[in-house]
Amino acid sequence: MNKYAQTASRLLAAAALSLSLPLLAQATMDHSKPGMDPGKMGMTAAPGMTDGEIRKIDKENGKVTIKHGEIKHMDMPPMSMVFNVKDKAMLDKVQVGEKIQFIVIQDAGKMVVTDIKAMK
Ligand SMILES: [Cu+2]
Repeated sequence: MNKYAQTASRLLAAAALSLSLPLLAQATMDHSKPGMDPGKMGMTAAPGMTDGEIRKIDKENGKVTIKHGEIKHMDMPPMSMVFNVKDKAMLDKVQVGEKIQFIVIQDAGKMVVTDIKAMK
């Protein structure tokens, strides 16, 4: 690299730096704006086990009705509702009326049960 090219590339680097600095500052300011709701960020917390009781099993369609306790990671109060199951074989392990613990996640807008354990 000759001396002219070195100088030119330094100038370019300096120009690029001075251009990107305001952009970085802007991006940082955007992050500090309100709207990053801490409550919503809690939704991404790792899902824990939820208590429930099997009310209905629809193995053909991979659905199960569970009377569930509070689902903390989804901010959902206790209720009875239908869930999709990740794997229909999970429904072989449980019976209607059985007390269970289960893990539910939100997948593409659907509630999907990924694990069911019978309570002893
Ligand atoms: Cu519910």
